[in-house]
Amino acid sequence: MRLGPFLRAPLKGWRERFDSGGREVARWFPGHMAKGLKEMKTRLRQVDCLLEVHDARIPLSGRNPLLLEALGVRPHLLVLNKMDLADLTDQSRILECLKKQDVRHVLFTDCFKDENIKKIVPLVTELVSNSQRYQRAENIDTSMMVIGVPNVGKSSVINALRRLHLRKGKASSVGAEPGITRAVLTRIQVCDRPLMFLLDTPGVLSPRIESVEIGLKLALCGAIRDHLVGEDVIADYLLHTLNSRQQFSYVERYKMTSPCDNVETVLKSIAVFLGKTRRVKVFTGTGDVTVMAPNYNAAAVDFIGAFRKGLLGKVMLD
Ligand SMILES: Nc1nc2c(ncn2[C@@H]2O[C@H](COP(=O)(O)OP(=O)(O)OP(=O)(O)O)[C@@H](O)[C@H]2O)c(=O)[nH]1
Ligand SMILES: [Mg+2]
Repeated sequence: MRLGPFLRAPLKGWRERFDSGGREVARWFPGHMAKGLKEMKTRLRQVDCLLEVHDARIPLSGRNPLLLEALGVRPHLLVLNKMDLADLTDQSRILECLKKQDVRHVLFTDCFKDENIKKIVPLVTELVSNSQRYQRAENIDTSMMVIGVPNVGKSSVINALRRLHLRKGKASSVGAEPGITRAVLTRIQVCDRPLMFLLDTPGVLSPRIESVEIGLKLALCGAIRDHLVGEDVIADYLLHTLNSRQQFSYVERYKMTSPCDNVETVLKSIAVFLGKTRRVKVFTGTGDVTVMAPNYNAAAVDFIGAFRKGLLGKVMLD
């Protein structure tokens, strides 16, 4: 729901910018990811093309520059997945900005509906045939390496390709949390004609993320483990995101009376709506009283989860 009955909501006085409160981003990026990158480099010889998967809601930010620095000598296709969750009304602006970043081959995909997945194999075939095949010219098959930050759908793209071209089931585990794929796997066949293989890889975040805001966008999209950033912080950033775009479907979903820009108030309403409250005794000067305390964390988890399922509307975070 955009605008709608809350068109006259008091937008004045709402936060124009999100105050990150001087948070330390470096803590959000675990050092073990350097190991994954090293493994990927050693497998590069077996690869003709890089298939970089990223979240379509953040097409311009949060991609890992280290990945392309280390692996970027190969032809490259950027797959912007989860297009079903992204507001793509201004696609031409996005493609224009990506062009400026020297990204020329872009596909928007949806692994649930297999949208545009069929275009990957022909595009990769074209890219590889137009490039030098490095040490691999004698090979008749094509090999791709799937790269990207955690939880963007790398393994899902592989499974969708297999489903479409080979009518085969899942070869790579998929999960709603970052860090499902742990190691660089063996080659997985994804197509018969042309013969094409794929290497799945673990998600790798950049250790030098440009800003807290980009970190928060990655967190909102599920690329960083929630507890590292804090569910309350992610929920607050989500609230700010929805309000600043006048996307007020959360009001209806949680049976609130009006939109609100204060995360504590919103989480309290959500907790009450979900029945996530508990009785706590409060000691006062005149005796004990029992009050209902909302479970803010459970409310934040539900709020974030609803957003990630697309229940609060599509967004473009860049
Ligand atoms: N809405 C939506 N969800 C998707 C899509 N593709 C994948 N997902 C979901 O995104 C989550 C992550 O998918 P994975 O394929 O495990 O992602 P990954 O990039 O391999 O993740 P890691 O291995 O942890 O780095 C899962 O819950 C998928 O079901 C899509 O096109 N749309
Ligand atoms: Mg994976």
